[in-house]
Amino acid sequence: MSDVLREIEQDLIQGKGPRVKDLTTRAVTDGISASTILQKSLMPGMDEVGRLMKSGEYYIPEVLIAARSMQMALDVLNPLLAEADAVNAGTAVIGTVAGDLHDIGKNLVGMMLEGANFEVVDLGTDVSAEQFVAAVKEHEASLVGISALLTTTMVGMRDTVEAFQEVGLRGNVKILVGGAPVTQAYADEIGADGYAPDAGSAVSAARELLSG
Ligand code: B1M
Repeated sequence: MSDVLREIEQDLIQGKGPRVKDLTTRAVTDGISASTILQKSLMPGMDEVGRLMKSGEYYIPEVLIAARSMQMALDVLNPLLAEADAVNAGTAVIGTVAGDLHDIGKNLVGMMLEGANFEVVDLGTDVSAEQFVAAVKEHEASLVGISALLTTTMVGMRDTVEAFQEVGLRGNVKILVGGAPVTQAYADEIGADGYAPDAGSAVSAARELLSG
C-alpha cells in the first residue's frame, strides 16, 4: 500500500480531520482513484475505529472526531464519484432509520446515487416511517433508500415497509435497504425490494430496481 494511503488511514483513526482532508486531496492529485482511497484507507480506518470502540479503547468523542474526519475526506471525493451519464435516473428519498444516528454510509450512498444522476432527497438520520412516506408523496420519489447501522434499529426498516403498505403506496416505490448489520435475508424477510452491501452496489441495485 502507498505511504499516502497508510497515512490517511492512521490520521483518520487519530481523528486528524484537516490532515485527512489534505492527504486525500494529495492522493487524488497523485492519481489514486476515489474508490481506492475509500476501500484501502478510509473504510479500513473506520473499521479500526469500530474495533477500538468495541474494545473500550475509544469512547464516543474519539469516534465522532474520526467520523468527522471521514466526512471531510468524503467531501473531497464527492465530485469524483460522479459519473458522466446525463439522464435523470429518478428521485430517491434516502435516510437513516428511526433511532439511528449513523450517517456516513448513508451519505456515501447518497453521493454515489447523485453521481449516477439520481435526484436525491436526503432526510438525514433518525427518520421515522411516517417521514419516509411523507417525503415520497411530496417529491413523487420512485426509490426509498434506508440505512441502519445498529441491530436494534434495523426493525425500523420493517416498520417503514409496512407504512408504505398501509397508505397504499407500496406499489409506487422500490425500497432498498443496507448498512452493516443488514443482509439480503433480512431484506427478503421484511419485504424490501433490494439490498446492497456497499454504496457502489447500491447504485447498481437502484438502477436494476427501477428498470424492472
Ligand atoms: Co456507532 N456503532 N454507535 N457510532 N459506530 C457501530 C455501528 C458499531 C458496529 C461499533 C462497534 O461496537 N464495533 C456498534 C453497533 C453494534 C450493533 O448494533 N451491531 C455501534 C454502537 C453500539 C453505537 C452506540 C450504541 C454506542 C453507544 O452510545 N454506546 C451509538 C448509537 C447512537 C445511535 O445511532 N442512536 C453509536 C454512536 C456512534 C457515533 C455517533 C459516535 C458515530 C456515528 C457518527 C456518524 O455517523 N456521523 C459512530 C460510528 C462512527 C461507528 C463506527 C465506528 C463506524 C460507522 C461508519 O461510519 N462506518 C461503527 C463501527 C463500524 O462500522 N466498523 C459503529 C463507515 C461507513 C462508510 O460504513 O456505515 O457500514 P457503513 O456504510 C457502508 C455499508 O454498510 C453500506 O454502504 C456503506 C459504504 O459502502 N451502506 C448501505 C450503508 N447504508 C446503506 C444503505 C444502502 C445500501 C448500502 O441502501 C439504501
